[in-house]
Amino acid sequence: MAALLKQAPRDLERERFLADALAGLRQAHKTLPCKYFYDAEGSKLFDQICALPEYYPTRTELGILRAHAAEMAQHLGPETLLVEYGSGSSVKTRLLLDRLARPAAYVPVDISREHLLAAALALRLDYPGLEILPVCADFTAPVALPKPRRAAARRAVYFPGSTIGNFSEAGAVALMAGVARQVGPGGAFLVGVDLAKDPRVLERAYDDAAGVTAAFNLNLLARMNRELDADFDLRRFRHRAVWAPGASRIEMHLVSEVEQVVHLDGVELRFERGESICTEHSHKYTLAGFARLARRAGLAVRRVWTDPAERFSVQYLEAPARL
Ligand code: AVJ
Repeated sequence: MAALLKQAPRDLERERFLADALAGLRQAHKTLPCKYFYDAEGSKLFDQICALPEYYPTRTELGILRAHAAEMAQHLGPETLLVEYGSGSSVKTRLLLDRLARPAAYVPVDISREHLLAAALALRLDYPGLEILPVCADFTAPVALPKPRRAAARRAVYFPGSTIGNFSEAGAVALMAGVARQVGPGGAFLVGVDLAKDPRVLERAYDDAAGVTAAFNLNLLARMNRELDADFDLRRFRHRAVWAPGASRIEMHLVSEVEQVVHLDGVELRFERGESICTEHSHKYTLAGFARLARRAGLAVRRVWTDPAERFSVQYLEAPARL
């Protein structure tokens, strides 16, 4: 299995993490890329977040899939090569794979190697007839797709969970333009998109009473201590989630409770009391707003499924037949 995995050498990953962390923490407004939430510990905490009463996206998207997966599979069509941005560990993937007609192969793409390997192994047991070709890579960059044994009639990218919300609007357009190139003329994109709603509901979803999201956020500091020789004292930082109406997004921050100095791989970083590190943006869209964004990327929304309360949407888009 490991040989199948297109791996980036571990120390290359450490170098990349260190460079990204220093670049973000040296800015006037400190930031850290949210993709670094997902080490083994972070992925475990995220699984716990998905089960929280306040965090509605996962269960709402699952409800939409349970109700409409058959129709989604029809839109994706037979003999399709299904690429998933993410590890494929979720039940969502199975709901789709169960209804796809003779999929050519399934290609999960994820940066978290452990999570990806484990998910691919479990899927192999459940879908012995399906060729599963995991790729350990960062899907925000162009990904070279492995060649399946059986030729595919069509390519489709599946991007659940509203992770597209973590990208800036320009970033989402660039990602979708990349999808259009990846799937080619007539290819498809199936994406989960969380919808704008009451800010109180959103802030609770990103700052749950049990403190799991706070632990998920603080784990980013613990990960730098583990992997980048940093000396963050987690007790000196506080989790904060706030709705930014102007940008239609939730912003997650780690707020320094005191004036302090932290060392990262020998580099000294100063924090003022109350200064924060922004660790994640989670954009929330209207249906019309997302359709406009997709058009800028050259993709057309063909079908939208939502829950009755229109809290979340799963959207089916196509790349034009001739680019
Ligand atoms: C996995 C990126 C979709 O932004 O809602 C959950 C991650 N952050 N709680 C999201 C997350 C805080 C989640 N995504």
